Amino acid sequence: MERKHVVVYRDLPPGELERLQAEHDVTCADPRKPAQMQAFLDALPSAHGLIGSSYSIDDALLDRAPSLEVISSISVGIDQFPLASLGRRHIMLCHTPGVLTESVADFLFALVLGSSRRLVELGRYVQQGRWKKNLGNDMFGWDVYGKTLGILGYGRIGQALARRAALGFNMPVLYHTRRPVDSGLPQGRARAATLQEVLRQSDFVVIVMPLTPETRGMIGPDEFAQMKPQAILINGARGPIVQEQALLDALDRNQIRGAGLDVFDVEPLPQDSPLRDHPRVTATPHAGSATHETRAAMARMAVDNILLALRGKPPLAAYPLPT
Ligand code: 8YV
Repeated sequence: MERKHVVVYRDLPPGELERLQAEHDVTCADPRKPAQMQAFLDALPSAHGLIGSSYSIDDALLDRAPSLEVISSISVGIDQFPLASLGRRHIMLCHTPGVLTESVADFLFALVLGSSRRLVELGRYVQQGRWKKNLGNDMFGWDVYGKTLGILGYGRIGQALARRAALGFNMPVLYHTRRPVDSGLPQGRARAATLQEVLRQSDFVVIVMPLTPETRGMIGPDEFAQMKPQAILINGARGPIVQEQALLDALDRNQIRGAGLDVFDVEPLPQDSPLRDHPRVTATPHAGSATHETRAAMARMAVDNILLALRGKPPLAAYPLPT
């Protein structure tokens, strides 16, 4: 079997790099690290495969890699790739759906709970030595059990979130999705709704839809104006779906109660972002899938994908590209 050249642009867990090296020549170079950018660029002209994540691949980069056959992303989201261009160039794109579903749903429900019950604030309250007497109502949170959960995007993660809410916390679930999708829950526990219904009726609005030209900037001033003043927005998808200045304005105008954000327009979140220490924002560092087990499973699946693709076999999860 012909040894090809694979460029690894994101650190892999132990054992996964060795699996690649057993079959191909491998260059490890992370372009997000300035000291490794040149090595990354130097490797592209002879690269047959790329594997990594969290780095935007554009046409200019593809022009530097004329032998590229496959890109294997260690992610379920594929917004960092020029899909039409990959299709035109007949470069396969693989990703890692499924293996992270439950971890991300766990984390997003933790954000629902943590935001509503003010978990981070209460922890900080104890750490700062401010707990001197019984908690006053200035530190009270709000109930989650039985409240209405609205989900924007109803793929694997949205459905896993709905299961947690409906079956674990007796929450009525509304979900908005592009295509008709069965709720996957017992009758009456969840129903498809318009975007307006989700915004107007939900106590929690959770975003788990992909970032596409249609969803970019989708949640802006008009959408916040429709939400309940006690509503909390949770974004576990991609930062650019939410207009961040509109969110800040909505918080300052008390149009909504708060936000739990795991993703941002710019990541890592800039030190001077007002979202970083806003009193009604629970901000986490894109940690939805960040468990030892899940990140290992994602890397294993991404390595399986690229090894299969370079053997000329169908990978576990190729993303359908426009032709
Ligand atoms: C990834 C994600 O872990 O899968 C995705 O689309 O956003 C995260 O789960 C992140 O891209 C880093 O690999």
